[in-house]
Amino acid sequence: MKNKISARRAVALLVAVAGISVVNSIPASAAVPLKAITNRHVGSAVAANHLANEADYRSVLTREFDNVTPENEMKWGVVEAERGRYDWSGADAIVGYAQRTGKTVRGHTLVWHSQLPDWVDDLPAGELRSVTRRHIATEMGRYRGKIRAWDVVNEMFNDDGTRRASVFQQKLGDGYVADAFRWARAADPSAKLYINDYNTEGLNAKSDALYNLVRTLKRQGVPIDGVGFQGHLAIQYGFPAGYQANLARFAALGVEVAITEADVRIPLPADPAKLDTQANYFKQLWDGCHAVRPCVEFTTWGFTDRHSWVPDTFPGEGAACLFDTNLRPKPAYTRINP
Ligand code: 9MR
Repeated sequence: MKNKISARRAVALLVAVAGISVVNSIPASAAVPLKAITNRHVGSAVAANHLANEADYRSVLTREFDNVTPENEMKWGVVEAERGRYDWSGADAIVGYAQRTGKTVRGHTLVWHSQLPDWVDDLPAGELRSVTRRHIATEMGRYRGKIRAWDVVNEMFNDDGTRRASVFQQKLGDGYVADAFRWARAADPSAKLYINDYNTEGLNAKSDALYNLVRTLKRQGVPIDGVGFQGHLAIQYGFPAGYQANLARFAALGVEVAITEADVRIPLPADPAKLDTQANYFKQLWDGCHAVRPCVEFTTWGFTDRHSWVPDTFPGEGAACLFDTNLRPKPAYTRINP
């Protein structure tokens, strides 16, 4: 967790108090950035091309957040689309930006069934194992010491709590998870190693399965440090039941927890009532993380409705972020940072 809360918060409060009478037309975000009101890492997924090409995007990101997660740039399908030919350009750019601006990086992601190059899918079991090990060693090795936390294994469960029949599961068997964490620890001993998933925010069959797995891994001495809850919510499905209790039960296993990909999508068009519900969801996510001590990070999956995965994946839905397309703070932002 960050250690700067008292000084920063004191400054932020002074600015806020002193500024009320003279600058009340300036949005709250300009007066007190999100990163100044919390002792958690507060982050966003970012895309290297927007970072390079959009000065306003870059400036809001730099001002508001102190952690970045490459949205796609570290995925296997991007860094090694063709076997043995690496493209680190996007990942290097984001890590470089983070270093220049004093932000931490969440590495995303090493072992995932999606955005996998075809050549990996087609490997026989024995080779898949050695290639996966090399992939972890190569990517983590490149950024050794520069990544605060890595999503080592991503989205390994189905919603009913069974294991997803990924190529890793099918060809390597249950042990691939423990292997991946052991290889990851060896590749960068300074990084916190996470398992990450969605629809695990509340108490349900999927989070039960994740909980049982993490408990088992801890008992076996597998080097796992944290559990990431993605936090992809939608206002029409209700807020995840038992969210805070769920975070707390994982914390009791002795791992860090983190909100890693928060967004709250809305059936379009957005209106004030929907934006209010969205604000409530974001606020609950935020408060739950702050109520559980080892919740060390609150990261959103993008920060502006200008760039979000949601409309492409869920046609007719969107407006899922804290800032609108013009980078103005939305009600969800001001609910968290009034
Ligand atoms: O936001 C990402 C989008 O640009 C990609 O096309 C997509 C490919 O699967 O992945 C999106 O990010 C996902 C993340 O890596 C893992 N959790 C779910 C995210 C949203 O789909």
